[in-house]
Amino acid sequence: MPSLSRLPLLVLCLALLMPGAARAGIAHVYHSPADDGVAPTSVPIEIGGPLVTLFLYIDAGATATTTGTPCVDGDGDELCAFEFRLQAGGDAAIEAFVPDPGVDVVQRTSANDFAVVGGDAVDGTPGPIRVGALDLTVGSPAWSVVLGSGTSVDAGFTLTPIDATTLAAPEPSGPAPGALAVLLLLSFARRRRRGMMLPMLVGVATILVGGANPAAAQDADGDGVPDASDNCIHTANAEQLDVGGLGGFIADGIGDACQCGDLNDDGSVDLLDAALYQRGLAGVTPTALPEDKCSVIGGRVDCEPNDRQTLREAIIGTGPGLAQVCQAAEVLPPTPTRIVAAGDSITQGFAADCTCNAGFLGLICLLCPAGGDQPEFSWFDGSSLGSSVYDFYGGAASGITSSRVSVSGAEMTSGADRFAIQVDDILALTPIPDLVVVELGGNDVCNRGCVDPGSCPDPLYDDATWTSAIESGLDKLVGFGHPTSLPAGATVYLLGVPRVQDLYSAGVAKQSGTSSIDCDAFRDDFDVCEIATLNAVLNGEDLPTRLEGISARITRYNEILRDLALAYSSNANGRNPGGIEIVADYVNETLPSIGTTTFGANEINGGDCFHPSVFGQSLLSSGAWSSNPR
Ligand SMILES: [Ca+2]
Ligand SMILES: [Ca+2]
Ligand SMILES: [Ca+2]
Ligand SMILES: [Ca+2]
Repeated sequence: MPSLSRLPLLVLCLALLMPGAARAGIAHVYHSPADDGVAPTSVPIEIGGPLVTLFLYIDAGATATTTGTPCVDGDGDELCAFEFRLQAGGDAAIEAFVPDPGVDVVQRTSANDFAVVGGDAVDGTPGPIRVGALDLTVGSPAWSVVLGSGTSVDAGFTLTPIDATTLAAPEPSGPAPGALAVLLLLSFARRRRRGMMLPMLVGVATILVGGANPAAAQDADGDGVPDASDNCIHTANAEQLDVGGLGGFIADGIGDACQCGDLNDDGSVDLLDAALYQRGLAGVTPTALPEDKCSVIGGRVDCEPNDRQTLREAIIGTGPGLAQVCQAAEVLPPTPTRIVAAGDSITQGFAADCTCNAGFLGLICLLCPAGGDQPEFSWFDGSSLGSSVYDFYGGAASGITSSRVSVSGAEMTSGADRFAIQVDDILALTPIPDLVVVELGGNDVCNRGCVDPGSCPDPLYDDATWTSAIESGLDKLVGFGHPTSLPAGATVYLLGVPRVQDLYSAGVAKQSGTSSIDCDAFRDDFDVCEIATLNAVLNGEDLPTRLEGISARITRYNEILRDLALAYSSNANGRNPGGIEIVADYVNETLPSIGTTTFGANEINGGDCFHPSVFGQSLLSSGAWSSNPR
């Protein structure tokens, strides 16, 4: 640690003039002891105790912009975006963070460190912004919470570092205020010397490509730099500039010309890009997001909320990280020529337009669920839906042909129509399709009797059973130990298992105030997915227990789909040397996918109170399309 006498005089003077106070226009993070948004005039001192709550605020001042537009070229104190990281030192452990309900933040919390990103890049916010409350347990008086690093976007849309500072420390045995001021000075001086060299929070996700085809002499983009050494293989960049990467201006091996997530083309992927994302999605200046760089997570649709969320998570070192999947980084696969769906009654549009099941009208309506499949409303290629996946491709006019091998009642794991058997039907088609979309799993839950294997002979399938069923189908599709396979360059797109745990409450909401619909009675009479819809003890388990168990199982099923897709696509399991692409739409419980799409009253039909309504089918198709790899 440098001695005080070696610190720059200017830093000393600044600190003496403004000890711990916010400077106008520069964001300042603090703990407001009274939770009133007022910054303490000195380093806040907490009373030593086993539990401490820090009320976190960020503020840049109260002056509103008078010239220009906040978050574009404003001259006020509005904060347009912020991210910062706190470290708990000594005997303090972070227990939880409760964000303020009024702020849109993404956060990451561990025992000794906390990171958050948020802000309003559309309007900007002057004055103190309450970020949330951070709960700590404290084991001894030797503790502190320090702001380690942070940046903000100001009203003029520039990126500004947030000064390192101590937010809280114990009384009375912590360092005296004078000593803390010195600590602050040292921290400040070190930070200024580092400038923008912010620590990298996470590594950039590695893109795994099956069927690698290294050819040193190849130059795909014709820029004179061979693919083997080109830092943007598919974008011509003879100069090979690489000034930054995720988190700042530190070269990361990815050229500026193809740095996915770098929306403002400055080479760094940071808070400015996240702010631009919010503005672009909101349709305010700039209204168009750069399609060549805005995709940071796979999918057919670029520049969508999923990408923005992933970018914000990556900035604070959480989530799946950034993937080099934007148009500047890779060649988009060609549009498929023949698409096919494997699935169950959902894909068959079962009872989609049924609107009632009780009373006088119900007598007529009851014919509807009995009518069964209504493929004209299928999310995949229903001719009457108007918004099916096939429609998104352009329908018949696109020249693409579409078919379904889905069967109502089918499971992923067992039965005569299970996934592996539907795959046989796919491979028997002429020509064999080059895009297979799979939506299965609902019946694997609904056909079971209980959650806990100790409660019934047919509990929810375990990981091994689920995994093996998917592998049985995928092995055939990629030709592993099987005489036929999908053609080279084909894609298998695995959609997540829908949230069966939502069905009970969706039915209750559906029948509420509607005399022609009685979901409880119908589902009870016809045993519609009893495990998830019977509000009574079933095989020794009450409904809340069963719903909790279903939720946990479905999460695992979706994680397995995701992990298997990666294992096959990368050929990490050695079964897919031909490089058939396998993609899952599920990432985790917070990012949008079919497996995280919630179902409420509008999403289920009013006949069997179980299958997707026409609206629900449209929701499925738009969800499937947004992550569709081709
Ligand atoms: Ca090249
Ligand atoms: Ca290049
Ligand atoms: Ca780079
Ligand atoms: Ca940037």
